[in-house]
Amino acid sequence: MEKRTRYMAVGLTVVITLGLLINISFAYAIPLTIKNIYLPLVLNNYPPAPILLPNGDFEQGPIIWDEFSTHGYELITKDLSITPYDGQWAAWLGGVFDEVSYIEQQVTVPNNLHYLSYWHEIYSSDTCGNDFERVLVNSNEVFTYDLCDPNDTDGWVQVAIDLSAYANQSVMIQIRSECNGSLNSNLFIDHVRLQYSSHTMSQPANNLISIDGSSLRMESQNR
Ligand SMILES: [Ca+2]
Ligand SMILES: [Ca+2]
Ligand SMILES: [Ca+2]
Repeated sequence: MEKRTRYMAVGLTVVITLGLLINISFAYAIPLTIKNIYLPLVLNNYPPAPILLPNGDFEQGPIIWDEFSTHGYELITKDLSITPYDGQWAAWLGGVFDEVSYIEQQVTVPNNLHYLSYWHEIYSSDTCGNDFERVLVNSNEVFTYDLCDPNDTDGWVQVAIDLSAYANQSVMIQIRSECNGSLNSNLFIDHVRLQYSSHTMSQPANNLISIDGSSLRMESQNR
């Protein structure tokens, strides 16, 4: 009986040891198998996907961005005279005389996504050289564009700005409009993101009527 018990004990030890060895060999085998797959190298051939800035599509409402308007307008709004690029919200800058409007937030610019991109829609009744769209990074101007009748977009047009000088840095990104005391300009902004390249697109006009932009905000908001 004692001998039999000893054999059983030995047998059990052998079974447990084998079981452990099999487990260990599986544990090592799985990472070894993954190491030998070249999938990551294949994926590296594709550019990294763009990333939306926090609330970059404004669909969370007037949060995350800091806003300033000379006349105290809520710039991130659903109360728009146009169709947003996406969702229901966009930022509406300008649209009234003697107005500076801006939205800004602190963002880290990834090394491989260092193009700031957004969609803008412009309706102006002014001549060029009076009202402006600007982008500031840490208070440095990195983009400027005339808000004027010849630059009316009649739809959403994408902008891309190279921020490689700020790659791997946390920076304050400000998008602003400056309107003088006559002949109105409106600047709409939506879908602000960081992307891999300078590639841009435009979207066909989503407003079938032509807008001259002379009193867009005043008509819409009754001011
Ligand atoms: Ca939107
Ligand atoms: Ca003007
Ligand atoms: Ca116009």
